[in-house]
Amino acid sequence: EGIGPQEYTALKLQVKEWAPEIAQIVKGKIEDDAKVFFVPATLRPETMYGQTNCFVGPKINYGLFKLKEKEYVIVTKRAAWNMAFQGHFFQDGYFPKSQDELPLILEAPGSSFVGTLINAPLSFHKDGVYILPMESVSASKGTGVVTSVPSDSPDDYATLMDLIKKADYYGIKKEWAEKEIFPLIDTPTYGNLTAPALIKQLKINSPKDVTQLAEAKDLAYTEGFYKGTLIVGEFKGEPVSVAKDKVRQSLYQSGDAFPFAD
Ligand code: A2H
Repeated sequence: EGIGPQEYTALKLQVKEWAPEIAQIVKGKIEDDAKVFFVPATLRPETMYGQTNCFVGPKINYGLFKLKEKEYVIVTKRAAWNMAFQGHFFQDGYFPKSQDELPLILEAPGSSFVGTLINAPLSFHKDGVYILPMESVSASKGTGVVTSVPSDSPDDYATLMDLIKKADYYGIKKEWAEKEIFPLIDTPTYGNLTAPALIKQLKINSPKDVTQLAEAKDLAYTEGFYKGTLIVGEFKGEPVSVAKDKVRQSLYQSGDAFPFAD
């Protein structure tokens, strides 16, 4: 992509129903009619039609921050501080001058949010998708929240298959991870389900196969960006290299996303 720092697309995934444990913690701390958003940062906005869930690091600490009247976001403190510099917490002439001045309502580990139902903009899963755990989420990148597109992200696909295989071990309901995976992008080399094809071809068995996953990630990204054609949505039929920015702009315009620099 372009030169200079990556422009992430920060997507707003609104909470529809809290998992029981976290519901108790949130209760009384925010207005009953407040909107709360998980905010994943993505480099592939054109794939948002295929979101099947959203990942958090189970051991990472997240904050619920007040963005504006009756609107809150869940990200790492590090990401909230970046957001502050990008103007998101500027209200009534007030700007947080240190991390301690961020409008933090509560903190909780990622594990406590697992099972929360959220609305993912553009996703074909209109009834909502679930927050699920991913061990490999980095606390020091993006927002610490990663939306999951298993059709086109080898990391997401490998993690999701592992969650389904070992649902009890991970303490999740299998159904939370078993959403249908739709083809979004057609490519000459891997067909229209690039990530599953690469997982098979490189014989990746688990999210712990980090070397092969890194290779799969590079291959998927390059093939998708330079040779892929979007086969769904408003910009169906357009090359990914063109559609990417159109989908991004459309998400900004609808208010479902905002630009985010790391
Ligand atoms: B991408 P870069 Cl379909 N920890 O979005 C781990 N991974 C993170 C992260 C974090 N804290 N924050 C963002 N990411 C992921 C979609 C996608 C992504 C697809 C295919 C590839 C892909 C759906 N997941 O990324 O290291 C996010 O996943 C592979 C390049 O900053 C984000 O885009 O270059 C990407 O990694 C950012 O990675």
